[in-house]
Amino acid sequence: MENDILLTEKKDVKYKTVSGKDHELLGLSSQDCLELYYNMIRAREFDNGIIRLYRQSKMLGGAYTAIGNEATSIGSAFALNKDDYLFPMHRDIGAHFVKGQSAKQLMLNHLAKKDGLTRGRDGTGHYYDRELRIIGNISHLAAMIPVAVGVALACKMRNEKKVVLNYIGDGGASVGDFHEGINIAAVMKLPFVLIIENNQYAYSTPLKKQYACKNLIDRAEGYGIPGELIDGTDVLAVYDACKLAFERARNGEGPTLIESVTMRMRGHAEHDDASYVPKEIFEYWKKKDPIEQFEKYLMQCGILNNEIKNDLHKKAIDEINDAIDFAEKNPYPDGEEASEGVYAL
Ligand SMILES: Cc1ncc(C[n+]2csc(CCOP(=O)(O)OP(=O)(O)O)c2C)c(N)n1
Ligand SMILES: [Mg+2]
Repeated sequence: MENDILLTEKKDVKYKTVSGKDHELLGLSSQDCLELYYNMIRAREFDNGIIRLYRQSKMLGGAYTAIGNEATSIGSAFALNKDDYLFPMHRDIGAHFVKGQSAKQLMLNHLAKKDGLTRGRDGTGHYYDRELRIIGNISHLAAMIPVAVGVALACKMRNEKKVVLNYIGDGGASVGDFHEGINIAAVMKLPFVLIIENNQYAYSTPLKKQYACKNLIDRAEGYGIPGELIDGTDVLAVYDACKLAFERARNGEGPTLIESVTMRMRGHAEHDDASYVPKEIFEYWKKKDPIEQFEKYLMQCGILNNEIKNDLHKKAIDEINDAIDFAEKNPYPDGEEASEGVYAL
């Protein structure tokens, strides 16, 4: 299936979506679909909570949201096995949920509280959850790509048949680490899958000022690996592309580069009003809202009805409100702890 795509000032670009397949063809049950849907709405509610907390001056770190990216983060993580590795970026809260992290744990960290995974040293997603095999990003864009590739090399050397899933933004894909990481993964045929979350902007920079090639996925050919350009607002398309890529990786066929096309529906973070984004771009992508699209599909299939939908939304809102209450009651770390875990000569 071919669709027009409104890439900012790259309007001639077309993409092929591997969906058009329904959930049964992808091996997903009705229950799987409801799980995908619930994770999408709880990720959206989490973001609504973050926006509220930012407006109340309760966020000490940046208030990054992932509105518009839910199908990409959730569809991809859903295709992982439990013991695969996840290297998320700052718009992948949905993948954290799918991997099994609780809203309470996430909120503790985002509010920089004492019992968060960084013990209050960070207010975003820069942390490691050993048990769930989530290795969070550091601030430097693309710096985790070579680390993720290293983990993929370890998996291959141990013959573990595990996959490493990593994401990067359209902006981060211009950093040197991106090229070095992909190249070595390709040469060594490592079980590594990199999703470029092409959400039209890197901060205020539109795509035409970021790269001169037509699609970012064109780079895959240069590294001799398969590339997929997909509609990142279609959760089933994302799941399908990832499932195939993970299968290839597990079979020793090496890495895949996936370009998942979405829109960042808010500013870079909540301090940014995104006034540099033309209104019609938001209007176009609003019609492609990943949650509404999937909801429509599930209603058509008879998997969702208004009653189930309202129950799930209430459940998600309650879950996030409980997480916020819980995290707000948790203290900040004591000042004396600040130097713990800091290495010095
Ligand atoms: C190497 C590096 N350069 C610049 C920054 C500052 N910075 C943080 S996020 C960001 C924009 C990232 O855009 P993109 O990769 O497209 O991801 P998005 O935020 O759109 O999801 C920039 C410039 C950084 N963290 N690291
Ligand atoms: Mg971007």
